[in-house]
Amino acid sequence: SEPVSCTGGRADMSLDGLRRTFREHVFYTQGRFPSVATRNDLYMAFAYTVRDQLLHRWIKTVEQMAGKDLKIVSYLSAEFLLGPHLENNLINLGIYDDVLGIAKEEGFDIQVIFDQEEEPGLGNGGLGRLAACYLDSLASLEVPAIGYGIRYEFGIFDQEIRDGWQVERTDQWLRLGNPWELARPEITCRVSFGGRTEPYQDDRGRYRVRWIPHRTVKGVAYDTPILGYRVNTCNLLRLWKAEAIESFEFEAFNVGDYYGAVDEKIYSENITKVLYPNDEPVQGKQLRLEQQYFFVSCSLQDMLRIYKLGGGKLDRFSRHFAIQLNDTHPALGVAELMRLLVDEEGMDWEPAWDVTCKTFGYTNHTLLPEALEKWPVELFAGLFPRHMEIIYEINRRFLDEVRRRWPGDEARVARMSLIDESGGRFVRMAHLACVGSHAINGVAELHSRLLKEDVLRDFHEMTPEKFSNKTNGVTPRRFLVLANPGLTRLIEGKIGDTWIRRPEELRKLEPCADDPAFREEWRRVKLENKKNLARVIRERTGIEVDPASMFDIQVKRLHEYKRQHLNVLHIIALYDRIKRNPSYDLCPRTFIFGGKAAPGYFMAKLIIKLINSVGDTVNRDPDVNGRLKVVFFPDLNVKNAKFIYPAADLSEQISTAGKEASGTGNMKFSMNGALTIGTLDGANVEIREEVGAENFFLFGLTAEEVYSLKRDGYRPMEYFQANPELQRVVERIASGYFSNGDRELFKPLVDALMFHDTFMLFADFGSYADVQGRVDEAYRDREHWTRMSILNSARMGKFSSDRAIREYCEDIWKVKPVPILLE
Ligand code: NBX
Repeated sequence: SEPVSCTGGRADMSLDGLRRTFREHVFYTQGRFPSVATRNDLYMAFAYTVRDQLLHRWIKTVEQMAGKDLKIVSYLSAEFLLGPHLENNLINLGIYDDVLGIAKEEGFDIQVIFDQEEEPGLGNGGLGRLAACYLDSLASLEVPAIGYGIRYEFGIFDQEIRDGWQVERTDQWLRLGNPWELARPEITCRVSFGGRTEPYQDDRGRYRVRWIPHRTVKGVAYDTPILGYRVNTCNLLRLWKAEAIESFEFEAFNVGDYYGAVDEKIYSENITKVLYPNDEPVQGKQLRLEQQYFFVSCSLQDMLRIYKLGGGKLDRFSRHFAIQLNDTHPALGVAELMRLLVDEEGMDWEPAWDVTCKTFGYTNHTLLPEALEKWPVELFAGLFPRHMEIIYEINRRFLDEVRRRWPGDEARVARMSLIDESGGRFVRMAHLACVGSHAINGVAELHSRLLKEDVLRDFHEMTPEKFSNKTNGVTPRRFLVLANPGLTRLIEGKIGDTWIRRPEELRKLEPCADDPAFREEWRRVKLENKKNLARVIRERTGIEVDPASMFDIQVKRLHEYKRQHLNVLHIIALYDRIKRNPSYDLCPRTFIFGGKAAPGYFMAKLIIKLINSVGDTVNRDPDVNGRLKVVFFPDLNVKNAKFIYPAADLSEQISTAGKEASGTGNMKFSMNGALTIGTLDGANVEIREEVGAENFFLFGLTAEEVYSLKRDGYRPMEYFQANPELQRVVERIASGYFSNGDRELFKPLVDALMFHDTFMLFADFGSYADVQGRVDEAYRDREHWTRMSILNSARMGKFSSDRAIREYCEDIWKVKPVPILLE
């Protein structure tokens, strides 16, 4: 067919064109004349104006890909933590300043418009945000890709702090409409649950199995365009919403049962109602397993549909689709693709298995054994009787292979089985993902090594060629250009803007570290960013912080392994020094925390309370005299984070070594010129290598030391007894000093630290406090500190998600860019 011609009109990106389109949307889309348009009307009209540009590129992308012999990346993730779209799209389109100009002319403040956008909080933390960065990079590198996931009606909860405690409020992100998505009511899939299976012979006399399910729901596609940076590639994020199948169809089943039909509707729609707010698997929750299968089945059916449109033969599927499993949440896809190919498409087992293994890749994101997903066989088989059979068959063939390789080694067979029978029976999702994928990767060098040596050791021994490392990255567009316009301008003034696509070029800044005038400018930008954050902190918490003090920041999900409470112990130590010696010489510091705790994670919530309680005491104590401030920044999300990373002097990356798979916040801070105090964990190791050991504050045990200490028996009391300062710190908490004399409140926390702490805070406390002392000294030499800060930014190129995605494309997906032309 003829290429679509759609120049002029809404495709017109001139200033006049944009202004006209905006006015049209106020009028025809929002149905308002300008003088009564609300803030939301204006936001919506801007969003639609920008979306028109995206759709134009999207259609060009689809049009130019059609009929080509290309390969599409399909990124399967239960979470996509995108953050606000409007500003990001303006940057990628290159019309940020134009739109600022239009807003000014029309007489309103664009920041207020930006602020109107509700972010889609469809993720918990690092894993969901990584998926969003990878979509940005895929499009920016002009790689054809589809992100597949779930359109949760309620994303991650909004966090409020009341009386120092976290309170959760539901996230109603769709309340005022979502201008970025297109509902595709004609793109639907049927997804079934429960029931039983039945053998039969097909017309060629072959043994087959059919699944007679108990219930079926409908998945409806909602599409969000994902535009790359200054390219025309506009990819797709396709999220599935669950609905009941058409009412006339179950009229046949439920004659006269109106209420039954309504119940069914409510039940079906439940599947995509809410994101599970845990950053660890919730054991045994049926609805969570239903969510996983629902989106995986819809996505695989959709890929097969798209593939068949192009007339491809099924045994060549893996040449045209590369599917990446973002952790084990979509690992059921291995069994589902087998079911679709064998049961629905009539393929034989062996060729279907070959296609499956060549198609899937699996990324692991955790080393915590308790975080490895497993499902009770009873629950699993009840929901997916056919998949259970398929998994048994995969397992039978796989374990035969293990026995051939290691005859008589039944212990190994039990360790590697897809079914855990060491007490109850469970389906091990990581094993399913490993067996069904041709590529397995960790997310930082250390993590990938530990996977091979420990968590997935047997799998590595059997198929070492499947394993590789893909160190995480973050998009410099959102986390530098968008978040830190001041620094971006300063850098552009020196080295131009090509680094935005090729952040390795930030190295050109290195000589500027020796230029006093540049350092002065660098500090000016940081100070502006700190003033900006100070204003937001005042608005949200009422706390006044001094932008001249050192901003020492730890923002991330609350988790004991991330050790926010180690940071608190250090704060209390400083406070204790001030109380003992009122003239104690401390470089003024503002400690800023932020992050959500899983609603059912008692210890994490107690740590939030502790931070706030210590803050209340310290911030009000006149003896402190401006030397210490402690702030808990409520409701950390992508939108709020933009104020935080650019304002940091010091980034806290203090997890117990061997526990944090990679971390990505560490990258966002350092790119923005913060220095890191951190352990040799996750990507910290590589960050330190890149920026130079002299520009990084290292402390604590290594992963190896943590393991051997655990093996030999960790005895926190020994560290406690050897360190009088630590004793005073713990005594202040235990005595109720921060809790109006209540000795019970923080007892669970104190007891954990003293008697059975798997995260070894006391073992690292001494070296942490020492290195914090060196940080204090270093910050006094502002010229030197600035030098280190500049070198951090200049040397962070490696941690762009573009680099990470290039590696995935070359090593795992074998896909190439497809440049898109606009005319
Ligand atoms: O994935 C995180 C890791 O903890 C980080 O070290 C890493 O940088 C990041 C990206 O690779 N994992 C994570 O965020 N997990 C989850 O959010 C999660 C959510 C649901 C669930 C299990 C884990 N069931």
